[in-house]
Amino acid sequence: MKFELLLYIFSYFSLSLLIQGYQDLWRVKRLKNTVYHPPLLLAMTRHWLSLFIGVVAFSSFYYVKHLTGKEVSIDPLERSSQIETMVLQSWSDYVRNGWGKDIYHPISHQGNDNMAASKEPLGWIIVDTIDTLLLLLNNTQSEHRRDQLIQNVQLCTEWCQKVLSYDIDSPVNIFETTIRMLGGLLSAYHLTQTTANSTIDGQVFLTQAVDLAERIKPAFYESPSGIPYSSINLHSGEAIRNHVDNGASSTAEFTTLQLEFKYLAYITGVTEYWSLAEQVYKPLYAENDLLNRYDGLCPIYTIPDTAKFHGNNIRFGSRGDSFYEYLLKQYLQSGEPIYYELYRESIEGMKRHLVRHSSPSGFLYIAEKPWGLHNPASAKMDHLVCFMGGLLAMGATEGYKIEEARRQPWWDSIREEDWHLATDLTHTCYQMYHQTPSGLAPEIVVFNDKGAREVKENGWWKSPTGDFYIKPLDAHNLQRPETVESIMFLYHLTGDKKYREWGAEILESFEKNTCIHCDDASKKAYSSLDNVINEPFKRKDNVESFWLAETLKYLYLLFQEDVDLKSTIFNTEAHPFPKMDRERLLDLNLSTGWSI
Ligand code: DMJ
Repeated sequence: MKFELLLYIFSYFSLSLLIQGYQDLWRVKRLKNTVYHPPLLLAMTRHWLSLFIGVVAFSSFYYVKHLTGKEVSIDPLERSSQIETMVLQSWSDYVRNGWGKDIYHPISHQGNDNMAASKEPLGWIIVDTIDTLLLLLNNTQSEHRRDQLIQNVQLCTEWCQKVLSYDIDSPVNIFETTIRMLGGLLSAYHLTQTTANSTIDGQVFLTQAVDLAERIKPAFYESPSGIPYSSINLHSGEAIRNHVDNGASSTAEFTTLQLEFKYLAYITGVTEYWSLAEQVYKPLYAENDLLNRYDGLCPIYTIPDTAKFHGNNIRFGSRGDSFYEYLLKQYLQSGEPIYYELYRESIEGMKRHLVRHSSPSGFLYIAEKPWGLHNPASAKMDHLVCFMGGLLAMGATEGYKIEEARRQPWWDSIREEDWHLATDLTHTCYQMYHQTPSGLAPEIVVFNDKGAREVKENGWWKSPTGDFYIKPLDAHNLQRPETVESIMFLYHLTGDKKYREWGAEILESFEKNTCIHCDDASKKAYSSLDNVINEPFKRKDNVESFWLAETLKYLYLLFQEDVDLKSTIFNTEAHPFPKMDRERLLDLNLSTGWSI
C-alpha cells in the first residue's frame, strides 16, 4: 500500500514535470527555430527525461497493482495458527452437523447424503481429513489445539473401527474411492507409524485399506485389456462400465490408482496390488501408439475393452490431469526410470502443442486440443491445470532445492526449461486469483489469445489486465487446491518469500469470502462460492472433502519449515506417502513389469 502511494506521488510529479517541460519546449522553440540552440536542447532533454520517468512510474504502478501481490503479513507462525483454526472450525462444524455423512452442506446443515447409492457411508470427509488432523497435531504450537486435534483423531479412529464398513452393496467410482479413501487410509497409517505421537494406534487404517483394496481389485480382472471400468460394486465385486460416453473410462481415472496400490504392495508385500495397477499402461501405450501418434498426450476417454482412445479431446484439465501427475510421481515414489521417460515424452508433447501465452501480459498457460492434436487449440484452461506448476517443478528438481538441483549431474537445459514453465504457470494461476474481485479463481478461464480458437461472447467477465475472461457458468469456486499446491512446492524448492505472500493473499480471500457465520467463532465454517466476480459473493452450501484434505493442508505446509520434498510423495488428493526404499523393493521383488 505504501509503495503504491509512493508511485502515485511519483507519477504526479513526473506528469507535472512533463507538462512544464512541454511548455518550455514550446516557448523556446517559438523564440529560436534551431535544434542546436542551448536552451532549446535543455528544454528538450527535460521533456524527454520527464516523459521517460513518467512511463517508468506508470508501468511500475500498473505492475504493482495488477501483477504482484498485495502487501500481506507472512509471519509463518501466525499463518499456521490461522490455518489450524480454520481447519478446526470447518471440521468441528462437520462433526456437529454432518458427522458420518459423505456429503455435507455447511449452510443448511440439511440434505446430508452418502456417496454410495445404498446410502452407506464411505467415510468421504472423515477418511479424507485424518492425515490433515495428524499433520496439524504434529506441528501445532498450541496446547489447546493439540488437545482438540488428539480428541478428533481419536474420534475418527473409533469411527473407522466401529462404523466404517466397505461391504457396500452399490457401485462406487474406482478412481475417487482410491485417491480419497484408499489414499487417506494409507497416509493416516503412514503418519501414525512415523510421527512422534504414539497415542494413536493406526493399525485400523491399514486393515481398512486392505479390505477396500481387495474389494476394488476385481475391477482389474474384468475387461479384456486389464483397464478397469469406471465403477465397482464393493459387495459383489461386479465392475460397471460408464453409463455414458460409449462406456469409456476417463483416461486420468484408471491411470491414477498406481501410487496407492503400489504403496499398499510395499507395506504388505502383496505383489499383486503392484502388478494390477501397472497393467493398464502397456495396452494404453501400445494400442494407441501413444508416443508416436499422440506425442505422449492422451485424449481424455479410453474404451476399457480395447484400450483404444475414444474421441480426440486432449487436455491437462478434468479427466486428463493426473495421467501426467502419476507418471512422474511413480518415478519419484519407486525410482522406476520408465515412468520418468514417459513423463518426459508427455511434457515435450505439451511444450510442442499446448503451451501458449496470453495478451497483453504474456501469461503462460496450457491450452486444450478439443479437436485433436493437429487441429486448432482452445484457449480455455481449467483451474485443475494449476497443479502443473508444482509437478513441473518437482519433475525438474526431484525435490532438491533449485540451486542444489542445478548442481546435480542430471541437470540439463530441458529441466531448466521445465523449471521456467513451472514458475510462469504458477504465476498465471496466481493471477487467476489476484485479478478477480473476490481474490478467488473461478473454475475455468479463457485466455485472451487470438491464435487459439474460443470466440469471446458478450457477458464474459474481462480481467483487469485483459489477459483472461470468465464465462458466467464457470464463475464458481469449489475451494480447489491446485494453485496453492503449486505455490507450496515452489516455495519449498526456492525459499522465495513471494510464494508465501501469494499463498497468504489467497488464504485471506478464502477466509474473507468463503466463511459462513463469519463473526461467530463458535459457528464459523467455510463453503464453496457460487460466483467469484459479483459482490456480495454468494456461498454455495457445499464443501468438498478436498477443502480439508488438500487446500488447507497445502496452505499449512506452505508455512511450515523444512518440508522435505525429496522423501515425500503426495498422491493426487494430497495424501503423503514415503519414498520407497530400493533395498526393500528388491527384497519384495517389486519392480516394473513392462517395457515399451
Ligand atoms: C482432487 O480430488 C484431486 O486432486 C483430483 O486429482 C482432481 N482434483 C480434485 C481437487 O480439485
